[in-house]
This record gives sequence, C-alpha cells and structure tokens, in this order.
Amino acid sequence: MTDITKIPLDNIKVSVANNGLATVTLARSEARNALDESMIDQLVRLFYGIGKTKDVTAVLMTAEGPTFCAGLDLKEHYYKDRSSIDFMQVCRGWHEAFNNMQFSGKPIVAALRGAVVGGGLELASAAHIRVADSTTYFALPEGQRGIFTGGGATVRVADMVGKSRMIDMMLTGRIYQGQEAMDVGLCQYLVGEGESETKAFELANKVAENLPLTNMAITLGIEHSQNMSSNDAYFSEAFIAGIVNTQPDARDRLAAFANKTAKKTKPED
Ligand code: 1HE
Repeated sequence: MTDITKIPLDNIKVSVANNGLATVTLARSEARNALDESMIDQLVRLFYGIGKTKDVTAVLMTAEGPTFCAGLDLKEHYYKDRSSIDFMQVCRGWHEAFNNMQFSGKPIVAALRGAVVGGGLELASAAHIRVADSTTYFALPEGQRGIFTGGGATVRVADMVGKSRMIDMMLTGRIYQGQEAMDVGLCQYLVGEGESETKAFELANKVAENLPLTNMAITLGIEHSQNMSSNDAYFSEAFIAGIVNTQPDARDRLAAFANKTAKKTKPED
C-alpha cells in the first residue's frame, strides 16, 4: 500500500488524519503558489498514490498565503523559453496531474481564497467541491498574457460555466467573484473572508464518512455518464448501482433506516 506521506514533496505538503482525510497544501506562497514543472510532477505522483491507498478517504486541498494559485509559473515559462513540443509535454503533465485528482475515486474539497486564476482555476476545477470566500476571484488571464490554457480548462472550466462564458473570460479577462461566481457555477459554497478552509474541512470530513465505493461511484460515475448517450448512461448507472447498492458495507446503513435509527433527510437534520 502506498504511504503518501513518504512521497518526496517540495512546495506541497500532505498530512493524513485518523479518519482518512488527507490535507494537501500548496506551499509556495512567495510565488502565490504558481505551479512549476516540479510541482506538477509531484501532483501527478501524489494523487496517483492517493487513489491507490486505502488510508485516504477524502481530500482537503488548500494553500498557504493570501492566494490559492496564480496558475502557470510564468517566470519559469519565460526563462525556459520552451519550444512548442516542450510545452505540449508540459501540458501532458498538467492533464495527468489533474486527471489523477478528478479520477482518483477520492472526493476533493478545495478551500479557495484570493486569486484562482489561469492554471489555478484549472487546478480548482479538478476538485469535486469548491468553497470560495469573499476574497476569492476567478479569471483566465491567458488571453491577456498572449498564451492559452493548457491544464484542461477547455474541458473542465467550459463544463462549469459554459463555452460562451469561458470565451468571454479569456477574450476580455473578465473576473468573477462573490455571488456571481456562485451563480455561474465556479464554486458551490461562498463564505466570509478567511472561512473557506473551515467550511471545506467540515465538508471534507462529512464526505469522508461515506462508504469509499459510494464516493468512487459519485466522483467517477457522474462524470463518465456525461460523455455517453442517454441509453448508455442508463445502462452504466444501473451497472454502477448494481454494484454499489448491494455492497455489504451498506447493509448497516440500510438497517439503520429500516429500524428507524438513521437520520431522516430533512432540512433540520
Ligand atoms: C508569480 C506568478 C506566476 C505571482 N508565475 N511567479 N496567471 C496569471 O496571469 C497571474 C499572475 N499573477 C498575478 O497577477 C499576481 O501575482 C496575483 C494577482 C496572483 C497576486 O498579486 P500580489 O500583489 O498578491 O502578489 P505579487 O507581488 O504580484 O506576486 C508575489 C510574487 O509571486 C512575485 O514574485 P517576486 O519575486 O517579485 O516577489 C510574483 O512575480 C510571483 N508570482 N504569480 C510566477 N503566475 C498550463 S497553462 C496555464 C496558463 C496559466 O496559468 S497563465 C498564468 C495565469
């Protein structure tokens, strides 16, 4: 079994609590957590390990400093003066890292603050739940920087906000924040300044209580069904439910409902 705390990390920290909640922290605040090649390689390995280990049930993703993530390390990109083929390989790394996040089977709750821009938004969009605070703002400044997204935004951000909004964000540098960011689908929770980590922690702990197979089905099954015809998606749903809804570990939870000891699904609960 992979011990993810043994994976060599630099500018990223990880810890695992007794209930299986892993906290992954971007720790490069002096560069506003901009992602260089080394950090992307680390994210590839870390989330591959998180997927494989039974020790982790859910992930809280957070960041040090006032900014969640300023995206691609623009200075590294400038000084390396990469060729087209070099940058295509860089993008393959970003795609692998964020796919390992989205499809590890472990739910990720991201605690956002300050700038969530460019590749920072691509990173956040690979999380399953995004919690913003009143300082959080979202943008795709690539258009103004003379570059293009390369970490999956054309799929994940377009999926969240729709292609017209994404094109507007990239052409004009439009910034979304607060209730408007919620309304367009960039985040699912909005809390007061400095409260996103507390809220994300609460949600991640709640998610960690779900059965692992159920969390895997939720985070993977819904995503994959979007790319299928309705008939294929119904078949896939039935197949997933056939496995998940009959898992032995669910028996206790179903028994609790049958014998009236389970919580009801009501607003006050
Ligand atoms: C950086 C980066 C970076 C900051 N790469 N070093 N991303 C962007 O276009 C965002 C670029 N960054 C900014 O607009 C601002 O830095 C922030 C709004 C994020 C933060 O502002 P602020 O005033 O809090 O900090 P700062 O003084 O601008 O930055 C602090 C340091 O971080 C400074 O370095 P220093 O050595 O002068 O102290 C900055 O240079 C450094 N820093 N952001 C490198 N991004 C796979 S394709 C993805 C495409 C993209 O992501 S495009 C990038 C979009």
